[in-house]
Amino acid sequence: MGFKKLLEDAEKRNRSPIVLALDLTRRNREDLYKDSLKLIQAVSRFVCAIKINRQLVLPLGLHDRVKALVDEIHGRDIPAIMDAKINDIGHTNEFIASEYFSAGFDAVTASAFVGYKDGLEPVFRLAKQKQNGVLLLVHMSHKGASEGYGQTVVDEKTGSRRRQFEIFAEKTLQWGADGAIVGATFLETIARVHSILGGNVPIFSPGVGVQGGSLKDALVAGAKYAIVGRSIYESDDPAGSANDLRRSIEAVG
Ligand code: NUP
Repeated sequence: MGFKKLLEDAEKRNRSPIVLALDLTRRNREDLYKDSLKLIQAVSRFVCAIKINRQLVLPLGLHDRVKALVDEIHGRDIPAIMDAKINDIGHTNEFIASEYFSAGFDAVTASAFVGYKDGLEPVFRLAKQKQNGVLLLVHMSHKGASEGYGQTVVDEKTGSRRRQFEIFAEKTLQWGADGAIVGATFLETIARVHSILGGNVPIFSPGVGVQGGSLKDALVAGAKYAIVGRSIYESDDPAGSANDLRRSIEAVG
């Protein structure tokens, strides 16, 4: 089953727009693996996807234990996203995407700054072949993100002044991306990107909780999914926290 359908089915079944960011850090690799496994088992029924980052891939290895975690995620009928932020020339990007997809990931994140031709084109080609997803960084969540994504640029053809993230939002439509990533810490940016996308590409919003963003506000501004890490896995009861977060927006309607 393709990424989009897997995600939408999980969202409906678990009644949750939350993507868990599984970013545990442990000194001991055995503990890191076991605790990651436990977290997947505890939280997966309250989320619609699980996102893995380099906090796990670097110490655990992609084709060994990270693949085992991806299999565990799939065993719960939810998609696994690799937050690869692919950001190199096409030849290297193709290799990176191919490795992540062969480890079972259903989607990867990528940086729009590298452009399409000989940049992200092979990533999109591979993803389409496998019905996998590509989520583009349109405006990141951290404070310094506005230095790049928020800068004003001049459109060479028309001479008009645009914000960089507006152009990246348009690229998600042109390139056929499966998601636009916009920080929950930039609510007006979410609203602006939502107006450009017109509901054709879902917005994934990281930065909820520890980074200062609000789940409810991000969804009201136009995000469809929220990426949440520390507010869930650093709590004493990660499953309870994920469930509470999910229920807090059910109450809002
Ligand atoms: O703009 C981004 N902001 C961000 O935090 C793009 C991301 N991919 N992320 C990721 O989302 C970040 O790397 C981490 O995995 C997760 C947020 O985690 P937390 O701040 O909820 O703990």
